[in-house]
Amino acid sequence: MKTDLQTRHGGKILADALAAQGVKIAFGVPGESYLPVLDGLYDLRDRLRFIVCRQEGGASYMAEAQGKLTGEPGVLFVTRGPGASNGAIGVHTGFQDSTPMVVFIGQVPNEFAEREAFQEIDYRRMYGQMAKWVAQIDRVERIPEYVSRAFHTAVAGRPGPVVLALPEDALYAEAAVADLARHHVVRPAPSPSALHELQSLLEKAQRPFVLLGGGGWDRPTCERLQRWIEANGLPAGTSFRCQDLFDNRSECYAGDVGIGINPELAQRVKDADVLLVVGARLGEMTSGGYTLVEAPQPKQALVHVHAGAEELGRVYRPALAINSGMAQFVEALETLAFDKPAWRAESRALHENYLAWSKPRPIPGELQYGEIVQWLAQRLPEDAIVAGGAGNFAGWLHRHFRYKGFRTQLGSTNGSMGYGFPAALAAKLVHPDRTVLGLCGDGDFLMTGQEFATAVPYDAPFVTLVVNNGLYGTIRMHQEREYPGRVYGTGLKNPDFAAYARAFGGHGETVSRTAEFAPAFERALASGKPALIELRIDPDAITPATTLSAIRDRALRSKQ
Ligand SMILES: Cc1ncc(C[n+]2csc(CCOP(=O)(O)OP(=O)(O)O)c2C)c(N)n1
Ligand SMILES: [Mg+2]
Repeated sequence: MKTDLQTRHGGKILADALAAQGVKIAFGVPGESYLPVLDGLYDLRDRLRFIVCRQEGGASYMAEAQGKLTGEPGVLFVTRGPGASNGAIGVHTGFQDSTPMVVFIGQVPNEFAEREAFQEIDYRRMYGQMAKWVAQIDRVERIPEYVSRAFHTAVAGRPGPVVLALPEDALYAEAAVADLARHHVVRPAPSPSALHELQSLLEKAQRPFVLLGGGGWDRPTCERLQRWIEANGLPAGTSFRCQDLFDNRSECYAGDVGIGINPELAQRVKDADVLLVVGARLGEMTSGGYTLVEAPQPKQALVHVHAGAEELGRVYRPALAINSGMAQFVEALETLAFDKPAWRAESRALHENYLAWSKPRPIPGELQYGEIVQWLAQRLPEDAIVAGGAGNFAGWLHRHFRYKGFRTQLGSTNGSMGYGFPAALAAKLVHPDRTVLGLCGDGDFLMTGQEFATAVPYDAPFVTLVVNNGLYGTIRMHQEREYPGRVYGTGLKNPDFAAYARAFGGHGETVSRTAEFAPAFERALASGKPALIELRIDPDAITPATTLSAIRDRALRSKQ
């Protein structure tokens, strides 16, 4: 950290400010708009890796995944208008996922401002709804101040993205200014009276349910909470795409409360007398479209614990609102103990129900995708990271995989396609020692598949599965349900995916039968390269539980 007040150009001040914040990796696509930053990063190249990507969508997903994995802000650099436009997808993901991020965008020099100069956009308006704070650093000497505030803001309360625009003149200008030390992370803790109220609510509860979700967690906190839940015999579930907050093998785990929820679990959430929601916002996907937990007045006694004070009472009127960080809440919770044999018996029954529900059933065709997911859950090391994108193919992962610990799952709760591949790549770059698996659909993969050209040169060996049904399957499913037989705009003609991987210098395999998968997976892993396995699945196998033809037939019958 520089305190001897040497004169530096803005790009160097910015790069040094990032190093002072503890940043070790950043993602981006270069632009002439921020050349001084690249020059500043050049000097730090041994301790701050700038990962150069092929499209800002991929880069922004990588920065988001890094933030999600580590809890430290993921850092992204994109150029003006075009780069900012491509990069928006990962920022939206970060916003809905409560992921800390700091995004830097090139901006026209101040002397040209407001003329709609080359690639000029007002980022405050563009990003206003998907960032916690958007600002522009107009003066070189204030760069450390803005960067420090950006990092504080990204991690505070409900974490999220911050966007800083960098006018070119402020980057080329020079100043003698001191760096600021690393940001603080400040978390509220529950008050004694809130804890007392929680104790009396739970003491009276016959059918409590704990739901974990959202951001701001860490591994020790998850493990401690799990031990407390197990010690007290409460049933617990996880919110949409937050299945790794609780070991799915625990006898208290009841399943995930998200898309394609186990109907018995859905009913149980509705029937809870006390619903203890820790960290989750209870969004549309987790609340079953606001039916499992009704807005604004839930039927259950809702205890809502959230690190962002503004999230409490925002959608639901809780019986008890607790503004707390996750670790601080768990620490307080550990002072409470309950002796309720009935809770434990019911938790076990719910877990048995989850085990039965999550067993793969046969699907049409020779590739039993559910069995493959089940095999992977056993084959992968406990700390392996599984990154999934959006589409029906992810439904098998949600239902049949067993997550075993914190941040073994990376997913986009905003349901944005193209996430799995770059998120897996970021995971491998951040944790080179861990096994990483990407799971993509055929539509999903090609939204960011060009990042194969990032994975190969950065030597990131991980395996990606591309589930090929020749369809934008999710949309086809909804189309057949709403307008049966009137198929339009939902078919795909695909390339040879294995050849695509090989063209980039990766390893490629194609699998059409269940038994071919395990040897192909072992070869892919052993290749030591970024690897892709195309899984050719019967297009009729549209979800783990039903077929496209059954959906169409049912819809046709109901319209007769
Ligand atoms: C960026 C983005 N664009 C469009 C959509 C709408 N969408 C949701 S799922 C889906 C189809 C996914 O197709 P694929 O990846 O092949 O998976 P499948 O459903 O066939 O398993 C689409 C187009 C979206 N969620 N995200
Ligand atoms: Mg598909």
